[in-house]
Amino acid sequence: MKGSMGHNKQVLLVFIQADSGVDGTSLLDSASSKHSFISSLKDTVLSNVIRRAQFAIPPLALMILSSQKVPGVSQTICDLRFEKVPLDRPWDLVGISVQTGAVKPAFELARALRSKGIKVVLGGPYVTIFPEQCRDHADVLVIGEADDIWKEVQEDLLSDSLKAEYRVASFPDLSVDRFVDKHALDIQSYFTTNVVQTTRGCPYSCDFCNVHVMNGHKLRHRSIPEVLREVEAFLKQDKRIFFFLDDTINADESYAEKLFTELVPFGISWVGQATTALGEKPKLLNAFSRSGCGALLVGIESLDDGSNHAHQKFHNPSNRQVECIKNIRKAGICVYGSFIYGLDEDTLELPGRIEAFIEETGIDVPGINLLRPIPGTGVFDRLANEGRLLHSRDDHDAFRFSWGQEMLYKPQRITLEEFIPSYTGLTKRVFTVQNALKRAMRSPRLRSAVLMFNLLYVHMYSLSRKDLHRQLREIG
Ligand code: B12
Ligand code: SF4
Repeated sequence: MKGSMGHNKQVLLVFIQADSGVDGTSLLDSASSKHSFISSLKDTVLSNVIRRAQFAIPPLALMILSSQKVPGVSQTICDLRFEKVPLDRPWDLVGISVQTGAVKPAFELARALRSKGIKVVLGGPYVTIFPEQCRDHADVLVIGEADDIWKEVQEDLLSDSLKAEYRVASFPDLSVDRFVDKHALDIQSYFTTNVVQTTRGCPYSCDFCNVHVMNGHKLRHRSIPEVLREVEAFLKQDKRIFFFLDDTINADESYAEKLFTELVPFGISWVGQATTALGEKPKLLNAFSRSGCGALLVGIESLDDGSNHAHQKFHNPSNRQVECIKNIRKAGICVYGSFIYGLDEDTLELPGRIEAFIEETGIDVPGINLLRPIPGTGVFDRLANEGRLLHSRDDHDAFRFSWGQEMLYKPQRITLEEFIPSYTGLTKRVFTVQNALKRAMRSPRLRSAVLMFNLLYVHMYSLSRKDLHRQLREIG
């Protein structure tokens, strides 16, 4: 944690560690699982390794807020993945970013702070989508993308006139220059601090996703000169890899081609998220490759078009996937292929197809997810209306983040008793040490990172299997 004292008002911005998932996976219910001492120790050590090494990138939202400066207010970021809330300092306001899968720890922290008389402001995706559920847990709510309104909150803090609610009237115009800096971050805590977002919003409408609900369907762009300036400034402080956090970095192909062509002289290496359609655009692929793209996460979801269509995902037809992924890899870019098993038209024959697909395409890091119905998404409401959720639709805590560790709904075409063994069998076959070595050997670049991810997944999916088998016993 870092920040400067000596201002009139001290603000702390907190990022919550999720109980499980990439923040440092652990069993969901370790108390009731029979576990040897050695295996518990191994899980604890690996959890810490994962938390530190794998995804330890800083929360961009809090970097953006702390870069909106008002004279007289000092802002500090506290990342609960690495540190505890510093209660020894006199905070005038604590801001907590509330994610829809980690509502419970966020509210618990708010309660503890408020009981000490510290004012709490809540913001973030959950607050934006469910403000009413948050009202009793905060002194101040910020609803929407807070890039601009955060200054108003700080000014009101200075004049002791904080309001109970700040609601962003329309999505911020991203083409306006807003300099993001790292002064409130402890740079050494992270794997890299070079996180950049070039666009916001998503033109697609996948029903399991809340990005288009939070950020709208219209893609908003930052200006290319501003992104270049940011990259240049970030490089001065940190020479490590860049993460472009855009949900679909190739969503606007001409913008992306121009941006990454202009980034070639910077000599960075970077990773991001894209659709497989990139494999059909040789010029764009070339610009990505020349600008230092080392790996891309692509959302494959089901290999069954019927399933993807049932969930409003139309932009990656299965007959083009193999060729596209091969082309991306041929351009020297590793592919992290993200699947979801358990979508509405999926049947028990899908796992065999997923395995064959991973082999045929040579995917470097596979991620095989369970569908997690997120409150506030189309699929959540539909499953609730169809009586397929395993928890009450109002119990948002129950729909917490995890790493494929629990079923939260009943699949349409497969019973839970059949589905769970089918999923755990799939992950057991896909995530082995032998496969990890094989994938690292054949990857086009970043071999040690590919090996590390695959090995970590051997561990993470083994925890997923333990939790799911426990759930299966409980169902039975
Ligand atoms: C980068 C990223 C990560 C990174 C960094 C984590 C992080 N949250 O910063 C890593 C790889 C670690 C990660 C991990 C996970 N992620 Co993630 N991630 C993203 C991604 C691509 C970008 C997040 C981001 O920086 N957005 C840009 C910022 C500027 O937007 P923002 O966070 O909404 O912030 C704005 C407002 O919400 C508001 N605001 C936010 N916080 C606050 C706080 C205050 C006080 C105020 C006033 C305002 C405010 O103002 C900000 C500026 O406008 C999003 C997709 C997305 N487009 O958001 C998924 C996303 C957030 N992740 C998701 C998931 C599922 C996960 C994991 C659970 C994965 C797993 N199984 O382990 C973990 C959970 C980790 C955690 N503790 O949150 C889901 C969340 C779904 C949900 N709501 O439940 C998303 C939406 C992707 C998706 N489509 O499914 N993730
Ligand atoms: S899953 Fe990706 S493509 Fe689909 S709506 Fe969400 S951000 Fe857009």
